[in-house]
Amino acid sequence: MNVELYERIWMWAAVMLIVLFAGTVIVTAASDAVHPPSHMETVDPQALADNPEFSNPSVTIRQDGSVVVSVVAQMFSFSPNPIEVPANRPVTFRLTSSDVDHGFEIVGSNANAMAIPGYVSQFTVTFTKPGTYTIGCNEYCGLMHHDMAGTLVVKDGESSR
Ligand SMILES: [Cu+2]
Repeated sequence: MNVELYERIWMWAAVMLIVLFAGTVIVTAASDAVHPPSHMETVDPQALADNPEFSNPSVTIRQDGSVVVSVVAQMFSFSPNPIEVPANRPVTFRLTSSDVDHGFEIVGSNANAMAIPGYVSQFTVTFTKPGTYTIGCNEYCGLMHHDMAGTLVVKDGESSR
């Protein structure tokens, strides 16, 4: 079979691009230990009341000054509410649900994750703009889903509480 030179050049260029892109994904996944942001940690959704972290979901400040927020989503609210965190510090959210799938989207930021019964979803954000943010559930979870919202207060210039 005769393949034109130009055709062959483009075929090889396409193959090289595929190898380059696939190689980039594999190398960065290995070097940065990339993994999906959730489903790494499980929790018994029926026993949240006995769970040391989720029985009383709250904001904790670690020794190094970073902030951890444990959140339980349930029909049709988030706990704790409101959530108060300091500005300009990494805030790690740890979400779970006690009933059905819920969404957890901090409007006006790039924080958006699902709260799934049985799993802990975790992500870290640093808020640079103090103010009040709305947290919305963006996964349909039942009759009052449209009413399921929380409040995040980002406070400026606070050292620790
Ligand atoms: Cu919902």
